[in-house]
Order: sequence, then structure tokens, then C-alpha cells
Amino acid sequence: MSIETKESKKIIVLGGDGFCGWPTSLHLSNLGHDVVIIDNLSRRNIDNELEAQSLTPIQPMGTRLKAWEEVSGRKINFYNFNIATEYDTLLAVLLDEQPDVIIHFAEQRSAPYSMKSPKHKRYTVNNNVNATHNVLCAIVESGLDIHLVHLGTMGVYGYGTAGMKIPEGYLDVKVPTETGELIHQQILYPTNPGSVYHMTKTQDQLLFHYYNKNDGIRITDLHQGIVWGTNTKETMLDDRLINRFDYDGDYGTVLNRFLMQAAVGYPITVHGTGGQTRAFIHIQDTVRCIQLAIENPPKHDERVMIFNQMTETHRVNDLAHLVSDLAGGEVVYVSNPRKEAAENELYVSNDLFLSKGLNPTTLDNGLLQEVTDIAKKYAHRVDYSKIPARSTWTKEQKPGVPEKKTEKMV
Ligand code: NAD
Ligand code: USQ
Repeated sequence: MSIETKESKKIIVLGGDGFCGWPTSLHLSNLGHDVVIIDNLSRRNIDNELEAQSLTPIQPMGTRLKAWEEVSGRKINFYNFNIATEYDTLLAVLLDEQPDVIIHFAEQRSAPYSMKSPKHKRYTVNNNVNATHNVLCAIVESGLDIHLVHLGTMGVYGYGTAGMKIPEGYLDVKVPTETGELIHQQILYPTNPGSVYHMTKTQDQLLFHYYNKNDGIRITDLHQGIVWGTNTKETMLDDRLINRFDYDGDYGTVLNRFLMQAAVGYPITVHGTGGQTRAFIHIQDTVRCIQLAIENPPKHDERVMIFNQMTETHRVNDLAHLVSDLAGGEVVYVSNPRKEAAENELYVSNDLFLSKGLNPTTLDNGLLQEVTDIAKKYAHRVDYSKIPARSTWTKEQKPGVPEKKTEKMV
């Protein structure tokens, strides 16, 4: 079953129990890489805090790893600790494992969760910024030549460009000198975060810029769009390998939420007018892009390599109607709990991944139907009270709760 790669690498996956990290770990292990997961299971604890859970019944880490060994014959080692607070342990693991590559998914990734309260804002900043800084600091202190691949977000750019295509990380600028001469430069694209979570990703960019310049660390930063879908080739091999499917108002992302809402008979909740345009990528392409990033590392003296990890853009309102046409379900326009532009155009360059061989999976009825089928299969696990987005960006904003009540919306 394994599709061995030419060159097997030791790869540490930080956040390997999460929605993107788990299928990525399996994909890389299946390619013949030696994969080690570090995760403090904080995402599972946040589910406990929010009294919400994945729509799909994800298994404990021990069960997942045992199932993978049975299915593939390959072993994945697992360390449970907090990379943001346990620096010495992180350094010791790097020295022990001697990885060629570290993939860094281990951050608090929900924008609504990051805006819930001062406590949640502070947790997100402490966790994400310290996690990233500890990884960089430990790579330098270890003296190892490690390629760091980080999962960033399209949201670092903001989503409006006045018609310009968002480049991959760097913007060409022409600055006039005092003598009127035009100097050409490439600068990091100016950041414009839309939540405390997105702001931490803009901070990550500066940390990468500095450690690359000062210590020559080889870094690839992947500016990923909204991930949709749940299965990959490897997670489908055994029920115990099933991936997480977040649907609640804090962690569920828009397309998966719409598909789930249609499948379980809840209104499709468009925030505001639905004029927001966002970038998307299917989870199968996420794991493939990470493989491509590992196979195409930056050179030793090269600046931070930035890829836009997305395959297409869509307007939220169009997605709602697409899902409604496919799976049924009423589209409702609810109050927008976020402070964000009501309407935006979005043009994004993704030439780098295309040039490295990505064959994009675009919104396809078959794949949309697959997500709907999964949502229907696990509909009995849905807690309807957890569906609306209740975290508001400011005190003035209102939660995204549909006005008309149905029998399922008590
Ligand atoms: P997730 O919450 O499912 O996974 C993150 C994992 O990291 C969790 O298992 C969590 O327990 C772990 N973690 C968090 N902080 C940690 C710490 N301090 N020490 C050890 N482990 C820690 O999130 P995801 O959806 O898999 O996202 C992974 C990465 O990809 C995130 O950085 C996110 O910003 C980025 N991303 C996600 C999406 C998306 O749509 N899901 C889109 C763009 C970018
Ligand atoms: N939205 C709705 N209805 C809903 C849920 C969301 O209209 O029921 C709208 C939101 O208001 C927003 C858009 O859909 O305008 C996207 O929301 P989202 O929750 O799907 O995505 P976002 O908060 O941006 O965050 C997700 C991931 C994050 C990642 C980001 C990539 O949680 O980790 O960084 O997507 S990006 O959006 O490209 O910045």
C-alpha cells in the first residue's frame, strides 16, 4: 500500500493530532518518511471546554497510532507536551530525534475562539507566538540543519486588494530616493489581520524573517486558505483513522459548516450579506502541498520561501447556494458576529505550487457529496445548540443566530 519516496526523511510533525496534522502525518508516513508527532492534545481539551466535539468520532491518539501500524506496517512515535511552554523538552526531543524537517501546525487556529474573551485572546497570543519562537530558538540551539515548514494563513494579507493579485508573500515596491531615483525592492506583503488569531500569524512571519536572516534557518511558510473536506486516501483506510470534522460555531469552517448544516436540516448560516470572498483548499491537496514543500526546500542562503496554499476563491453567498442546490437546506442571512468587510474581491497567485506539480482539486460535486454523506452518517452526534457562531468581535456585534426557530433549534 505504501508509495515509497526516493529519499526518506525524519520528519517531526508539531500538532500532528489536529485536523490538518493527522492526515499529513499519515500521508508522509505512507510515502516512507520516518514521522514523529508532537502534540499536547490542547485541541481535544478545547472541545471539553466548549462542550463541543468533532462530528466524526476521532479516536484517542494511542488507538490511531496502533491502527496505522496495523494498516501500513509503519510506526509513528508520539510525544505529548506543550511546545509553547516546555522549551527544554522540545530541545531534548530535537537532539534525540535529529529531524531533517519540522512541520509546524501546533497553534490555536480558530479566529472566533481567539475573540471570545480577554482570556482567549491572551491564550492564543501566548500559545502561538511562543510556540513558533520556541521552535526557531530550539532549531538554532540544536545546531541541526532542519528545514522548517510552517502552516500560515491567507488571512495575513487581509482579503481586499483593489483588483491586484495577491503575490506569494513578497510585494514589489518602487520607492523614490531624495534625488528622485526609483529604488526597486521586494518587501513582505503588508499585513492586515482580521482577528487576534490571524494577528499571531502575522507575528510568526516576522519571527521567520529574523531567524532566517540572523541564523540562516531554512523556512517555508505556507499561506493556506480555508481547508474543506475531511477524508484523505490514508484516513479512509480504517475507521479508527478517521479525521476530525469541526462543525461548531468556533471551530467549524464555512464550507464544511454549510455542508453539515444542509445534511442535518439546520439553516445554512450566511454571515451578513455573504459578500465575503475567501480562498479554499481541499484537505487532500493540503497534504500534497506539504509533501511538495518538503521536496522543494529553500537553499541555505535563500530568504523565507512563501507559497500561497490555496486552489480557488469563492464568495460565501455563492457557496451557500451551491450547497443548498446540492443537498437542500434553506439559506438564512444572520447577523455577522465578525468585524470584517461585508464584500470583497480576492485574486490570489498560486503559481509556485502549480509549478511544483500540484494538480488542484477544485469544488467538485462528488467531493461535496462525500462531505454531505459523512455529515449525514454522523448526524446523530450533532449538538444543535453548538452550531451558531456566538463569539463576537466587539461588544457591538451580535451572534450569528438564525431568527426563525425550527424544532431542531431549541
Ligand atoms: P487543529 O487545532 O485541528 O490542530 C492543531 C494541533 O496543534 C492540535 O492537535 C493541538 O492540540 C496542537 N497544539 C496547539 N498548540 C500546541 C502546543 N502549544 N503544543 C503542542 N501542540 C499544540 O488545527 P488545524 O485545522 O489542523 O490547523 C493546523 C494549522 O494550519 C494551524 O496553524 C492553522 O493556523 C493552519 N491553517 C488551518 C486552516 C484550516 O482551515 N483548518 C486553514 C489555514 C491554515
Ligand atoms: N462564515 C459564514 N457563516 C458561517 C461561518 C463563517 O458566513 O457559518 C463566514 C465568516 O464570517 C468569514 C468566512 O465565512 O467571512 C470564513 O470563515 P471561516 O470560519 O471559514 O474561516 P476563518 O475564520 O478565516 O479561519 C479559517 C481557519 C483558520 C485559517 C483561515 C484561512 O479556521 O485557521 O487561517 O481559515 S483564511 O480564511 O484564508 O485566512
